[in-house]
Amino acid sequence: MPQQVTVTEHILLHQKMVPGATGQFTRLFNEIVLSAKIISRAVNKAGLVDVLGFTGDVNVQGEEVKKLDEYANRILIHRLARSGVLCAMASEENADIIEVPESLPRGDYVIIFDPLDGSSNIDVNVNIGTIFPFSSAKAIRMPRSCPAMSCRRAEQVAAGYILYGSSTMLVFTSGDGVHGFTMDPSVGEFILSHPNIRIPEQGKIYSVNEGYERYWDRATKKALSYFKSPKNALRKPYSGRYIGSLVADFHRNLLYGGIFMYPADLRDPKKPTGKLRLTCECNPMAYIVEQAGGMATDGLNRILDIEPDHLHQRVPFFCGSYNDVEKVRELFAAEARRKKNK
Ligand code: FDP
Repeated sequence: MPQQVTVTEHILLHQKMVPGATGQFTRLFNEIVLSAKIISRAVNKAGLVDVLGFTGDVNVQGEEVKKLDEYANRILIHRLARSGVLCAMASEENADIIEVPESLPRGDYVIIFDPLDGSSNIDVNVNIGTIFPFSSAKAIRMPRSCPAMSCRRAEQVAAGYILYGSSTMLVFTSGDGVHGFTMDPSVGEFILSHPNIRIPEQGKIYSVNEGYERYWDRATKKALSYFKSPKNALRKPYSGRYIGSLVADFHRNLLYGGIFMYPADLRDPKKPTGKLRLTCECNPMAYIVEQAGGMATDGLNRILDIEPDHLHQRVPFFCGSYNDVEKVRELFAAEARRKKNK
């Protein structure tokens, strides 16, 4: 019988190797795993039970809240608050920090999550995901007023996502490589299926909502034309693939090689710096992609070096295979020089 390592076994083995480990990380991770199973069950039954459509509310981002979004948010808040290891948490769906009730024990960790990313895909049965970075507040002065500040790479101790796709997968890193686990529904466990994922250095796919090209800056337009040109490093045009669900697009590119782009655009004056949120979307994906050998930038800066100035800050996001993201950085640097010399 093949050796099957569950995610819990994997985490416990990791805990043994960390001197002075208290078990808090393991506890928090177990709550994430349980939440993932509960959300996955609801996602799999969507269409049969009353979880499709809108709640009628509008979230902090000004977006209409989907019922499944709200369900996933409630599950995560409920489970994580009871983990006994958090001093603060924040969700993409909530304007402010979510306090752990006084009646519950607290610990050293901070978690920020996006309960259901890609929610515009929910009602049409297309892949969606949950994203979570977490940080240890022990190593830092705990900025209770803004846990976003504590989710910079320097303190980020783990990041991962759950992809609700043709199967449910959990992919995460705690700083020693990226590992993927696939849910075996017959035993209700995530089993190690993709140990030590490495993103190909040279990609062959670009993922971007090309419909908005007319609103992009010059460097982003140049990047797109590079990826479509037969004179690029691949010596042929890249394939365009865009699901419109960050977790799914990211996951495909992580395994096959490629670049995901959500650039700044001038479509909506309220979101001139792009759509994706630094703390709950870009930071965790940047941490994962770097651990897998890739890169993530806003064009000029490494994503993990950007200091968040508020919880729901948005940034331009270019993330994926090293050579592809490096090319984007070169194009942005050349454009910055051109503007300076004008
Ligand atoms: P969604 O609005 O459906 O929740 O940040 C959220 C996100 O999806 C990402 O998952 C996805 O990559 C992006 O927005 C899609 O945005 P566009 O529809 O503007 O392409």
